[in-house]
Amino acid sequence: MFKKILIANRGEIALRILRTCKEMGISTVAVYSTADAESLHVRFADEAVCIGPPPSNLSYLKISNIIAAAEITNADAIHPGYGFLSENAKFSKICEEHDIKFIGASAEMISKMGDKATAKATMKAAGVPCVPGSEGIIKDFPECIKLAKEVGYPVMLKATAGGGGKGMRAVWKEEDLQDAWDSARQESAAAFDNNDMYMEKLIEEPRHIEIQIVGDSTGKACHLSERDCSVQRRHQKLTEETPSPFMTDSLRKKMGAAAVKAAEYIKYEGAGTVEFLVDKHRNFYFMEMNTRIQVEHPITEQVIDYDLIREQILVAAGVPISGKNYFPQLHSIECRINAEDPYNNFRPSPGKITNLHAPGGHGVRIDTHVYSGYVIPPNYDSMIAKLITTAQSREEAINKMKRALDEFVIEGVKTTIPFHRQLMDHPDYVEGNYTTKFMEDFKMKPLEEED
Ligand code: MV4
Repeated sequence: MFKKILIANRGEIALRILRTCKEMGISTVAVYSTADAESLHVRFADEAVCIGPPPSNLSYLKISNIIAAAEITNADAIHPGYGFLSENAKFSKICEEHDIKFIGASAEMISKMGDKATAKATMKAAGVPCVPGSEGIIKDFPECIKLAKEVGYPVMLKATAGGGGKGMRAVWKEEDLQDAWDSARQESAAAFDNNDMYMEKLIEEPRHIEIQIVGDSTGKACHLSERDCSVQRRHQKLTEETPSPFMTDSLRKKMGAAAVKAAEYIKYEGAGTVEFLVDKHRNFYFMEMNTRIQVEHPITEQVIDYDLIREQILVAAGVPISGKNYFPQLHSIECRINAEDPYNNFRPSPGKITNLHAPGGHGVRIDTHVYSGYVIPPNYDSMIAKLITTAQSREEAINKMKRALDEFVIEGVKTTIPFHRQLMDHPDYVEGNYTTKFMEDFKMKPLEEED
């Protein structure tokens, strides 16, 4: 078992990983930028190394500084968390070359799943349902026109190096294809230095339902059921829940089996997430595979009483998994609390938290690194806390979330708490009747109207 793990991340996920390491008796090394010198993960770690100034590319993304920190503290493993270097194949490779265990996927696996057209071709070969479309990359525009005719409009153009919606265009008729092709390739080249595109039949008003999987070094995999992540704004998840209100027992078994088949086919090691698009007829299609722990992992932990970070560490240390699949015993909802103003187009609101009172009580979990007096730096993403409620039923979990949101006091900065509070009263949300289109029509009630 590892003696010392360096946590190559910040904020709530750094604290989350620290907690499990401590419970496992593993020593911890925090890395931090000068903007995070007062952050809790620095204070709670056994050792802490400053790796640079606030800009991410000079600190949390600076591979040489993170490897140097691991060398000087003699860490035998690195946990990358999510974001930053968690799906950086080069970093995974460099860790391996320095004989430091990367608690995540191999460089080959990251590259394979990171290239969306390759990932899809792999899943198709594994027998996992995929959206009908091009066989891999589209050679040129003439082929694009031909393919769109074969697939039939509407189609979705996607960047193979993309993900999270970048370099993606929905095209409803042929006359719009050229502009979509040009602008998608331009956006992808700018963002990823790669403009290769592939095409799919457009799935209208889909739900985003993902399956958590864990694979071990013996090639065995299991699934831990689903998370519904359909409530998103500009491809940023706002809230997630398990079980999905759209799920049925038979669909869960089919999607779980497909995710396990995918993981075992590619011999996936560690925690991973297979993302699916689900249409209104409950057909499901492979979308992407993420080779990292995800922000929303706590709701899965809550409904099956499981520690996913612990599982990642055990698998990385070569411990085989039990192999049993898990099904939700409770209902859990996560609301991402961001330092953003929902009354002003969710614009970021960094600054000093002058007063904070966190909710508590049975079935309330808060994963956060912030505290009264904490200064939210402007350099990183705006998420400051995850509020998770768990109960026997969806209705009770929603009621608990309402009560917890009403208790949650954060002063000095704007937050998305008012958005989540209104969401919990929205008839379509309460009915579980929402797709990835939900936020397109959502409007905040003005302040004075709020009861
Ligand atoms: C799609 C789709 C409809 N049809 N693919 C969004 C980002 C990336 N995960 C893929 N995405 C989509 N791919 C086909 N063939 C609709 C989306 C989509 C979406 C998917 C999940 C969650 C939110 C979304 C918001 C807009 C579009």
